[in-house]
Amino acid sequence: MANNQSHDTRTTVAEDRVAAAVSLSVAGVKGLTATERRYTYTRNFEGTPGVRTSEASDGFDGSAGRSFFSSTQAKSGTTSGELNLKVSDSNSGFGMWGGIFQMPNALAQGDEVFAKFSMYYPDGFIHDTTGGGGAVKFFRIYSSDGSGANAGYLDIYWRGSNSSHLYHFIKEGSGIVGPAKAFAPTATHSYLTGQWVTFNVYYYLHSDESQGVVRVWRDGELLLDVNTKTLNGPEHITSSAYLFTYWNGTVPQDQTCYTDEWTITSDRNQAEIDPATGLYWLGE
Ligand SMILES: [Ca+2]
Repeated sequence: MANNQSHDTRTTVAEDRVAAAVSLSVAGVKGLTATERRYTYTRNFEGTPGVRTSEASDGFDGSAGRSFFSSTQAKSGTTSGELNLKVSDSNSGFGMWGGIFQMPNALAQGDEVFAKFSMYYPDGFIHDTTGGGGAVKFFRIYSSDGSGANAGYLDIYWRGSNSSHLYHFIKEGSGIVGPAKAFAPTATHSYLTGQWVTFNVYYYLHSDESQGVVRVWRDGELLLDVNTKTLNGPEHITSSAYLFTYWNGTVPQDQTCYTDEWTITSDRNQAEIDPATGLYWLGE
């Protein structure tokens, strides 16, 4: 079970990392070794209020047309990223809603991904959607196959307050869905507004359903810890990370939320042990 953290998966699957490195080389993705692939990427959304975050160095890298630095809220420093959603974004919003972070290099089977970020939803913000499958794209990591073609995202969705759970993980294209990947039961959890909310996400990238790991914490509470596919093939790689970028279904109202303090790292040396679970994460 994924709870067993007595071993360091980074070093116990070296054969996978070698195979992955070979595949990367074949695919022309720099051919970095597992150690060379480690990076730490941070964005603190410090910038001039009103300026589009993708036009400065401390925000999104692209597809962030309606995402601006704002001093209305800040988790740290003096500004955050203000993310504006419009009713006209229904079944769309790409290029406007949220944005994309471009990782320094690709990651492969056997690599780890630690992400930590904070969100602020003002009181009255609505997470629910109608239509579009009833699920809103929240945090996603892009994966591609050895030839560079889209191989499906690692998706964390909002499921809606009328569902059995607030969130759901799915590896697109894996064929694996099901209740085990739903988390934060609505019987005991709700979407949090009027306060900063911090998410930690951990992926162990693997195409074997028994090897891949997905973990999600919210405000220090471990909400999901499962083994599942996080890649669809052993030669697949991940690259960019997305916050929103597309609203499935009908947008309920024009609304705004904020994001701040992003860290995405593939280097376990940057992680620490959660005292409550004994698992590696990036802290509260
Ligand atoms: Ca900030």
